[in-house]
Order: sequence, then C-alpha cells, then structure tokens
Amino acid sequence: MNRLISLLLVSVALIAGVAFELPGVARAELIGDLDGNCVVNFNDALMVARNIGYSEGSLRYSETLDLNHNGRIDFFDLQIVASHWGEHC
Ligand SMILES: [Ca+2]
Ligand SMILES: [Ca+2]
Repeated sequence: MNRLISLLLVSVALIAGVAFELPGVARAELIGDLDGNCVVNFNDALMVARNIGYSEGSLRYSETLDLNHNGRIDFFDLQIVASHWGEHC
C-alpha cells in the first residue's frame, strides 16, 4: 500500500512539475539527483516519496531530501525533483 501511495505521489508531482516552473531554484548543480547517479529520474522521486512527512528532529529526516530547505520532506520537494526530471550530468 505504501508503494502504491508513493507511486501516486510521484505521478502527481510529475504532472505538477511539468505544469509549474519553480522560481528561485539554482541550476549550478544537478538538483534533484539524490542518489548521485548523474540523472534525475524515478529513483530520486521515490527517495523523496518514501520519506514524505518526516521533519527536522526525526531520524528519517534528511537535509538532502529536503530540497527546498523548509525543515520537512514534503510534496514541494517531490515537485522540485519532478521539475528537473530527465536532466543529467
Ligand atoms: Ca539520480
Ligand atoms: Ca521540504
């Protein structure tokens, strides 16, 4: 069930990421490449989706996954991954 929810979140984020440009996100590095394999793809989105809801102070919180640095792994972080989908080194 959790996998299904993760897939649903990734799908929604992909649609939203295509629909909206996210302002203020620098492109100096490969934003959204969370596993460091030089491409932003499903695995990166899944890393965020699996940890949505965790915030600073939680053992499962990760600054790396909190792409907008608001202290919480949330849908907006997933949306950032989606907006960089397919980019590579
Ligand atoms: Ca990656
Ligand atoms: Ca966040």
